Amino acid sequence: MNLRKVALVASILASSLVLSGCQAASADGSGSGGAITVGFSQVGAESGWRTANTKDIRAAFAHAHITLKFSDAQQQQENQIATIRAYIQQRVSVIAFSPVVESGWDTVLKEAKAAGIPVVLTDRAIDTSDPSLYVTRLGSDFVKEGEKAGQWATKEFASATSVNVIEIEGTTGSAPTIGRRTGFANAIGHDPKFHIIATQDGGFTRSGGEQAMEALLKAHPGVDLVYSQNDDMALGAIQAIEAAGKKPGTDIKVESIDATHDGMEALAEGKINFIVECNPLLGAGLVKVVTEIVAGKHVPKWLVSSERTFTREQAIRALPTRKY
Ligand code: GYE
Repeated sequence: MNLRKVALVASILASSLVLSGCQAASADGSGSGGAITVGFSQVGAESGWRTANTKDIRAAFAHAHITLKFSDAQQQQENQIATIRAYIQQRVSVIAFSPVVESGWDTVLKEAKAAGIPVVLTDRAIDTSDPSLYVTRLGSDFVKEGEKAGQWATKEFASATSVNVIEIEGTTGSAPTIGRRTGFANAIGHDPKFHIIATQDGGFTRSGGEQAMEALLKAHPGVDLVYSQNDDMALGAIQAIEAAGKKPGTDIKVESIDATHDGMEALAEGKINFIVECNPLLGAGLVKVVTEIVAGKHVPKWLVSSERTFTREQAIRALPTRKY
């Protein structure tokens, strides 16, 4: 090969490298040209809410014919960080994840940003000093949910002079745990007759709720109200209350958050007294927002789920047509 040919080959090679580099970081974020691929990291399979959420997200992407890479983090932040790094390596178009806990995401999200891969938060929020690390979040207002639970308690116990409350919390450090605790405290805070006599971690699971309630009932026999941060823990707590020879919903009032099918049935049976809805059906919204981001459209920073509350009568009426 003479020198001119070497130079020609070198310049062709260089330009093809530049081209493939451009493509990898193409403005539409679709990696290797065209088809959208979304990498999703789910929290785990801890609750009825989560099962409904996973099912809905998978179904929405299948329906839209968009490739979804799905990974279950089994409640471990380090698993989510490793998965996000793998999705960056694989150059997915968009990374979506529901963060197990609120803090500790900046490093990995900076890596995604440097690779030009947009990040969408589903369900749970993060605590970051740099909101540019994610494009948007689809999910609930957890503080508002806690406030609704607290408002119900103030009405339900309007004529009581003293109310002993047990709070069963979800995963420590997670956005719903922090928000629902804050919201509940906001709503009952001004009323000195409410005493949160114990707060215990039930990990958002049925067995966690049962164990927490079993231990708390032994230590605090005079409980008036259980505020459970999700339905599954409330269902576990109900079992513990019954095992202790008491009637949940009557001897001890119970309220929770989610409005899953099993929770709504317990509400209809009178074992739970009130439920604040938290909508897990985020699939269609996620598909829409991913498509918009890839098309370069502007999306709002928070797509807030609209949610309601349920009394026993409302649960009985709603149950036949509930989707989860
Ligand atoms: O309430 C609970 C689940 O993050 C809103 O996580 C979600 C919560 C939901 O385990 O049941």
